[in-house]
Amino acid sequence: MPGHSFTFSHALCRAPSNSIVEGLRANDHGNPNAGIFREEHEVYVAALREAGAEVVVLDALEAYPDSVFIEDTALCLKGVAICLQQGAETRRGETKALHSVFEEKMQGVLHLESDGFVDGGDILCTDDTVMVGLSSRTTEQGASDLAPLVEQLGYKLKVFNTPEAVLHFKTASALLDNETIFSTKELSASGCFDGFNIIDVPEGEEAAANALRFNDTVFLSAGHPKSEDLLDQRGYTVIPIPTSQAALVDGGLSCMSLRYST
Ligand code: CIR
Repeated sequence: MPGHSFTFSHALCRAPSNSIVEGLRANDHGNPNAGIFREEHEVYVAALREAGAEVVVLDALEAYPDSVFIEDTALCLKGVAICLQQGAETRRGETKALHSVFEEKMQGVLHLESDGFVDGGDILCTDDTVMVGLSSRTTEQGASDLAPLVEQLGYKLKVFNTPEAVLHFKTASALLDNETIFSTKELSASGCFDGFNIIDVPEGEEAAANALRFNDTVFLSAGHPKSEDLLDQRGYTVIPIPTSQAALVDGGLSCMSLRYST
């Protein structure tokens, strides 16, 4: 089934907690407002539903401020959840809190067992390849221990580097279709996307790179008009989604869902 890396029947989301004010961030530009975060999250969930997915929104987890960024907990491939080991110490219980949900909803559950770490935000999947970006959250050991799990599901795993000041590989890139990647110039300059059509994120709009191709739609963080025009001209159906509060804690669009098909 070509295109299954951006075609989804389901998504799992987690409501933002009030403790999001304590969310991790590289630079402090003020705390997010939990009420506004919830409103923006509702817009996001509604947009995923509009794009054709059944979306389950799990209750907020106050003990884990960053748990709204559910993408980092697992990698879903072919209806199977691979539970990851998150790089940030304060986030390590988030995956465990999802085990029973995965057991109930997915066709299979695998567990990365490693002395290293992998965050879902560092993984970009095409139809046959799992690209892993090493970062402050994802280690070589974690990536190499993940390889046999994805190979078992018929994928190759390739390892790349994430630029130093960038949190996750997908903070700076997004798959737009089987041949096309939207990437910051800084990331694509490493050659990691050689062989793809690369659409450069317009200068000054680097935060738009964490876009999300979801069925026929490309979701883009609102407030990036050059990116919106560019992707529109390239024939994509673009929907801007407000992410002002997620951005304060280094989050974007892909981070807030785990997407899969059954
Ligand atoms: C963190 O630093 O872990 C969160 N504040 C943001 C996580 C964003 N997740 C993602 O890019 N996949």
